[in-house]
Amino acid sequence: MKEKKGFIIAIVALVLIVAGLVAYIVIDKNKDKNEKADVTTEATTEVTTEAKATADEAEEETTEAKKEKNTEKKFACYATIAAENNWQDGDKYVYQFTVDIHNDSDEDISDWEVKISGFDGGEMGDSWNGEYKISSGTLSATAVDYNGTVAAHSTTNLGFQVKFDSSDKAEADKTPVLYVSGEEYKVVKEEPTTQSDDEKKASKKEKKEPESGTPLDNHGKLSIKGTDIVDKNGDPYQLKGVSTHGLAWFPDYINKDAFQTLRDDWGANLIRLAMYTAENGGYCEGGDQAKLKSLVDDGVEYATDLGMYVIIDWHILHDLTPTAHQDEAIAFFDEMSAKYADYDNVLYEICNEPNGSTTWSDVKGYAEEVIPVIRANDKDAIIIVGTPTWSQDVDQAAADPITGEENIAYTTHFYAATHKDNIRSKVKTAHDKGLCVFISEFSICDASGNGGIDYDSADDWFEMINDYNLSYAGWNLSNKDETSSLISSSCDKKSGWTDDELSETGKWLKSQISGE
Ligand code: IDC
Repeated sequence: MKEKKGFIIAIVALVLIVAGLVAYIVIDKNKDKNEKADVTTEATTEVTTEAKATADEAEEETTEAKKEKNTEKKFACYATIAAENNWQDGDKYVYQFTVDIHNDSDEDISDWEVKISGFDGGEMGDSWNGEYKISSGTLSATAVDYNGTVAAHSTTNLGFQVKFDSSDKAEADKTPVLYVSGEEYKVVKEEPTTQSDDEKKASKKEKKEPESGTPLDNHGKLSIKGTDIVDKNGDPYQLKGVSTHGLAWFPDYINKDAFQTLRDDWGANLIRLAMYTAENGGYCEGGDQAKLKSLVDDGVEYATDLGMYVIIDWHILHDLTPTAHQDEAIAFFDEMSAKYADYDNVLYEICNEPNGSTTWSDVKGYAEEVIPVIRANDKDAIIIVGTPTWSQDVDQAAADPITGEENIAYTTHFYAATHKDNIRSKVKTAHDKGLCVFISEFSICDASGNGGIDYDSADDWFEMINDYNLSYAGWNLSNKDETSSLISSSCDKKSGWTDDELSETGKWLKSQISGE
């Protein structure tokens, strides 16, 4: 009994950790930089005015100004909070939290303060690594003598307990905001670059004939019929494959030999290219957009040359809601769908995992803006739409699906050690209502992407997946030292892995895909 209770607490804690109310803030690293950024913004405005005079000149200068702005954005710093555990103590409810201050910038930061709202009625309990106070429902944390400076590229961890009179009060949203020298660090928004029609025409790729005998040659352009993905002959088809890790972080796995190993040795017909939007180095918050797009292009080319299907994944996560970067998403998918309009093997995943307080209606509203942009270029490619709560609430999408559009699939993501019957029942609801559910990301460990493997839960999931003909991509193609990585952390090879060079998850996924 005690064990069971401990287990339940652990699961709840885990969900809360992953739910860890994350605020992602890209900063100008100090006041000085803030001023510099203001100047940059002004410069951009000035340039835009001048632009009216000479179009060519203006374009050059705008690019310069944007480059300058991008440089500013490289200084990234943010705080995250995780609810670790909670228990009752007499008539009080004690909640324990940890806060991480991540300094991904190239310079040390000091004189920091983290302010977190959502502590109405709370009273401080034990705490460590900081000075804390709660005033008008806002908790403020400042340094103690030894952690006043967060060194470049490092993280500082703080922790505390807060006592509440009722558990309801503890549930309020808690979003940490980081201040340095009294200044709040804010997201620096960048104007998306939109391609002109001429640019789109120039970058459009000509269709290539797939090599004979490849999945693409045999099955051609896919579409959605009811709950199924079907091939060019209208026969149900299942996409089975692998998701990359973040393209910015593990670019070396985007190579043709790697994809060929997955196709030939594993039997995979699908690669998902995960391009983070917000995390450090993400497309919308400091990432090198040209480099990221060229990795996407390479990935699409390798998959196409091998006759495999490929998902271009707009990997939202710490940005919580797809509307945070909606303009950038529209510009990006406009460009991609124009480029690959003639390809039969490209699928578009428009928002990996909406989370935080994002509702299905927020996601649907976003989808209704992005889908027509893709459709204007590519009238029938499959578009995969994420669902709230890290793409778990496919039942909500089923209750209010996107109408007037063909070839739309809806995402369920699961991590087998965390997500079980509760999420499968949502898939069943959606499936029963006729939705095409796509498992564009999953693993068999817990929701952190790490922890132990739950083979029984994985089997339960795969029973459903195969029963319902659901397509899937396993997270993730890297050798990072975490359970979900498919390659063993001791193996540096970027293709041609033997079974011994796969992680336990890798071995399991390979046998699942190959059926051996
Ligand atoms: C995780 C990676 C980890 C990385 C982290 C960044 O495994 O190496 O540091 O992202 O935030 C998801 C996300 C996926 C997560 C994965 C595991 O789509 O980006 O990857 N996960 O946490 N949803 C549920 C789990």
